[in-house]
Amino acid sequence: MQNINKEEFKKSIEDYTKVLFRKSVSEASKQQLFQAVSYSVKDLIIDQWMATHREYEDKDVKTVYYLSMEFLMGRALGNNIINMKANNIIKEALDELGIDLNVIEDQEPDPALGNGGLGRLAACFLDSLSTLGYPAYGCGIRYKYGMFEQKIENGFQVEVPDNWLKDGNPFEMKRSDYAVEVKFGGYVRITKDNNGREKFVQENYQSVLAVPYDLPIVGYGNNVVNTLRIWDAEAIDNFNLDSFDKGDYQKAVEQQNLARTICEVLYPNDNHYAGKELRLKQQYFFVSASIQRAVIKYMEKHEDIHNIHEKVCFQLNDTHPTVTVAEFMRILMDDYDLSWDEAWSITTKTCAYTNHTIMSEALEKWPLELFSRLLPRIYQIVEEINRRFIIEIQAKYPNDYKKIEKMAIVYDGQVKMAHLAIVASFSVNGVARLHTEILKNQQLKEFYQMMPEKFNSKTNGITQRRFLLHGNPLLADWVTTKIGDDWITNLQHISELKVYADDLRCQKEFMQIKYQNKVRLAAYIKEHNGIEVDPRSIFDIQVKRLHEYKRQLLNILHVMHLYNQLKKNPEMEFYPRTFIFGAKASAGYRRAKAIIKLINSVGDVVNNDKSIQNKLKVVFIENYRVSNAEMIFAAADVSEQISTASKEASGTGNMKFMLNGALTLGTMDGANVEIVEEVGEENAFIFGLTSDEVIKYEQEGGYNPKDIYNIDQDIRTVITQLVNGYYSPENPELFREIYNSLLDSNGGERADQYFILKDFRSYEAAQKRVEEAYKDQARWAKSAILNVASSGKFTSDRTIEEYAKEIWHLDKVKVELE
Ligand code: GLS
Repeated sequence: MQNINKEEFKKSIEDYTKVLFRKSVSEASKQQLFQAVSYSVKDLIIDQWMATHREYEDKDVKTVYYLSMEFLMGRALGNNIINMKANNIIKEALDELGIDLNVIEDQEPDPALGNGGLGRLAACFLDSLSTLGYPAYGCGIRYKYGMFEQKIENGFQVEVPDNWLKDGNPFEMKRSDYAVEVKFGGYVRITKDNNGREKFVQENYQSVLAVPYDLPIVGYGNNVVNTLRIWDAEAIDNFNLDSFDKGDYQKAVEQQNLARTICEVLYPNDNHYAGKELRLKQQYFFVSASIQRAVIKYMEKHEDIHNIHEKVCFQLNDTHPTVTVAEFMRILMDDYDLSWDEAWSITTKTCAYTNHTIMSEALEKWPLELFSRLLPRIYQIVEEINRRFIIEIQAKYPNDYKKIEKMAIVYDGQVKMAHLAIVASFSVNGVARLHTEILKNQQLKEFYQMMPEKFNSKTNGITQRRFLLHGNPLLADWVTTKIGDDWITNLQHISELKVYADDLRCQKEFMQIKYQNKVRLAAYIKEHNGIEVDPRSIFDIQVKRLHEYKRQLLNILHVMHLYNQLKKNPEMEFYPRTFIFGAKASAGYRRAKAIIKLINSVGDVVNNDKSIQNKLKVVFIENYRVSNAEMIFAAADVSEQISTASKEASGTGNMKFMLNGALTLGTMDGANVEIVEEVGEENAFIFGLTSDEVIKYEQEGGYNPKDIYNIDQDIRTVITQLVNGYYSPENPELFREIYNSLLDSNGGERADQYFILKDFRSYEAAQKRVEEAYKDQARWAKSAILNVASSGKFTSDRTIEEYAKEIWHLDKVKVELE
């Protein structure tokens, strides 16, 4: 660890406010102080960053390139300070300058270059890679507009552009010297070289300049700083006046426009494929730039490209970067003159693919017409990969045309990206045990049968440095006073807390910390929603992207049911409960947006009904994102993880809640299965259909929700309230679509396709168990402490160790500062 000199650090802040803003510290605005502090912290990082890369060069280490369309990083300043173990000294320095670190941290916009779990996982992985000392690059896109900012107006979601770069980004570094050209469109001319070999030349293309910006990823207390490299597009500088006369004006303008649009905005879809041409451009843009640069870097140290797979691994974060496969083949063959067989052998030793979902609407299938027009050379290569793969299928399964239909990469006029990724990768992994089993036995059955050796499972994880150490300082300190601070870099140690679970004093201390965190969240809710919530009530929280399969609708229908019961019987025994939601819906997802409106409408009625004496509150937290998530997890009693079994590949919010001592109320889905396995079923509330049952119903064409609707009067009442104006007197039709989706099939869509009515009573029973359990504070505290103590498995450090050992085969480095 480098020593930080407090006086020098203070001087640095003063210098930066002067140089950047011509102001003294006392004159500078909070935003300007944030900038000055960040630049000063960056200065501290730089030596470690350089030392890390010197070490990588000297040792000629193997490096993983984590290719991802999304990195949901959250704020950098606080995290960097924590990972440099500089929290105390920097706080002290700022105090002496009259600056409050918390206020300064709040000035930083959340870099939201991701949608949800998939993008946040990538960010946790980077944190773990640096902390464990593994050589890695994150490769992505520098979107000008990240995930939109969500405003709630009259209960409806409104999307506002997130101009996160408007004040600049103090931690990034533009690396113009590493810019590369990326080509789109045109056609491929085949010529012959001097040896009579075919050469493929892309002509009449449009191109952009890909320019990298590097962000430091600071490891915890180990001097290791890896790099997140995000690419921006600039116009190739050929806008010269001569070309106007030559009729190239049109092309020059088009190239300018292409450069302007490619990195403009993150598509706000989670678990959903929209098939937009610009999205494919984004994919090829950052993949081509990243792979070109990785190859150039390798060739700076090596004479020959044939062994590149010994030093480089490309991890594909879902199918989004799958064009990697063909781009790498293109570079090996067209730029380095390798034969097909040589190139294929290298590619299939270099690429590895992670599948993150079984939702069929997420499958990327590009129309041939679009794919071949935009990426003509890449398309040729994909066709050839497909041709050869089909020969393999036929050899293995003679005359079995069903196999070809199910497995071909190019079929029905589409390029199937998952198939391409599987065929060209040496590793295919799911993100939780159950998810991987479903892939092997259902979704990707044919591939598993043909190439079982590729398949493996890597249960997701989260970084405890952000989600406990930074997000919940009270609990983090408590844990450290009990068991020391080894948990920060080795979360297995947290199991040492188990001996305190039965200790009455510890239980009280724990509940007191939870209470203070609830007070903090209550204040936030008061400020942002104007709603009073009682920190002594049960904080029952569901925060995640809004998607029908995640079943926020089940949660709110149950709230409606509770309200009906309270109205009928105001004196009934009822432990006060605050239901808290946070969720962004994709801008084009109408039904998801209607569910947000429903939650807010129910909140308006329930929160303002004096007759129920504040026993029930419903809060929708606007603009759920990484920064407020940290505070929300810290304050949770109940963690709602209620997806339809089989649909949530893993979930990672479930792990963040557990680490912060919330009890899971959930289905046997995704990583919930493993959470319950670690903590014990008696310390969670499990309900609902199993994944096997769901899959069986689906294979039989669904079930009939009307059977429930007809027989169960409470459910019928709730459902009817969706359309009788009870929650939307101004427009009783507002929730008609939700109502219909629960009761009627529609085209290809089954009635109640996510089994909400089917699971309703079982969910209600689990909720009753929650209430009973909470009344016994000692029992609850014990369970909560056991949840924290059993969360060791769910650190992303464990996940990354598994990837590094079993897939990437990386060696750890040690970085000493001179
Ligand atoms: C997701 C899954 O839906 C989550 O269950 C999973 O935890 C996450 C990371 O593996 O990936 N897939 C996806 O498309 N978005 C996700 O959040």
